[in-house]
Amino acid sequence: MLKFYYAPDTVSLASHVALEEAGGEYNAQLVDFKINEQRSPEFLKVNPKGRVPALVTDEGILTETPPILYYICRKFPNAGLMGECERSSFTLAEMQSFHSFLATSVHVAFAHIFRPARYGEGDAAAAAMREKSGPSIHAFFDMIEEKLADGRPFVHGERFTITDPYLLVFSRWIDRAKLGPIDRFPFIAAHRRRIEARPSTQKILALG
Ligand SMILES: N[C@@H](CCC(=O)N[C@@H](CS)C(=O)NCC(=O)O)C(=O)O
Repeated sequence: MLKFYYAPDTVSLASHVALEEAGGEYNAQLVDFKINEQRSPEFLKVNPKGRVPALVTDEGILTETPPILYYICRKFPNAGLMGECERSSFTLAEMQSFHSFLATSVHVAFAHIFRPARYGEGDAAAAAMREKSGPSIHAFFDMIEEKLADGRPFVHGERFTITDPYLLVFSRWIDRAKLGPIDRFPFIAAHRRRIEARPSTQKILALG
């Protein structure tokens, strides 16, 4: 059976919701950041990077959100979590493009605010990073807002896909980073409410 390592309020939310939506069996294992469990020798054997998410499969261990999401889609094809994105090489690449943007631009900009010590020493460096990253995040959100502005309910159109809980991670982090309120991006705010209301998301958020 799949074993999924997660921590509340982290990017693992995306894969966790996708696993619930997939409807397959998996074991969820909390990695307790309060006691720095992500740095424990046991967890470092699972993911030497000391990060969540990590997904243990029969074939090996997967880390990094975009490939974990893709694996969940392919493992549970009946759940239809690719939506229409597999209909052509282009639409598949478009999905990958959006995931890369979230992983390498949006997530990294938030990391400069939440984990400044990764990138520089001291309060002055942290303040300088926040000053730069805040406007970058707002600019990224403006781009996402434009994509949703045709009123589509989900990132890739009319159907829910793995991308939706991935975007949810960051639309929730806006509050945590004190860069909100989210309502300054009305289409993203509506998307967030829509994805938060799904039973799968409710179940995972209730874990803490
Ligand atoms: N590139 C990875 C990033 C994973 C990541 O940074 N996870 C954070 C939580 S959002 C983490 O586990 N941090 C633990 C730490 O920095 O000690 C992905 O997209 O899955």
